[in-house]
Amino acid sequence: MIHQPEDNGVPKPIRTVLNTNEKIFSNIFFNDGNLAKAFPLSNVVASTRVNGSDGMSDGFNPATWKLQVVRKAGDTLFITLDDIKKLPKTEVVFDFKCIEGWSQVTHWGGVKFADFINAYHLDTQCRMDYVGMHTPDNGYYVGIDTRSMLQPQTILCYEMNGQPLPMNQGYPLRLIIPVKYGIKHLKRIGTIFFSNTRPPDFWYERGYDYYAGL
Ligand SMILES: Nc1nc2c(c(=O)[nH]1)N[C@H]1C(S)=C(S)[C@@H](COP(=O)(O)O)O[C@H]1N2
Ligand SMILES: [Mo]
Repeated sequence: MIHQPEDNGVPKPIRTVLNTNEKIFSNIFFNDGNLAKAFPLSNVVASTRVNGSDGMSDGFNPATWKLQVVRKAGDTLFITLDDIKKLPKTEVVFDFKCIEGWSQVTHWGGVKFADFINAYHLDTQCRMDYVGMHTPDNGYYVGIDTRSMLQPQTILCYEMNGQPLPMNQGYPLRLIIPVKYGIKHLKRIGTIFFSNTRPPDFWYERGYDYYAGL
């Protein structure tokens, strides 16, 4: 066997690091590994449970709601539900798991977060390590690693069972992120922002795991 200490003139240990960097980078944008198990529609429960209403205070006016996306300090996009619905729709059927111990197969529709990022040219922002989200009243909030946000089953969701999202399940827009426990699936998204440090997280502050992966 021929011993090859070099690869294209690059000493092997350095080449290994370069290859690793490239792999990490491409995984961020073309991350199709680590999928949550998909289910057929026939497995979907008849009645989707409603759990948790923090941050969903009375007085919310869906008619004037717009999704706020903070590109950087002082630079916020305001996006209507109609505009979000113009983007390609993705449906996911998966086993929704709550840390309280229940789970159920449920059916959701919306735009892939990765597609949304491409449509609104937010790829620079997605080089940051975390995505933060909070409700319009800031009463519920999550921080999620960007890699999981770009996973192809993660959607900004506006439909449940092929119908508009019910109010108590997050109308007009919620997060569905099948690789995480229910605590991360924020209902009624007000604002999305990007950060290299961990955004505040409601249940992390109450003792749960920040990553909350399955
Ligand atoms: N705004 C908001 N989103 C939330 C919660 C909440 O209390 N407020 N609870 C979370 C928890 S613990 C779970 S299990 C899921 C439940 O979603 P569902 O009500 O559609 O079943 O929503 C998550 N998103
Ligand atoms: Mo939950």
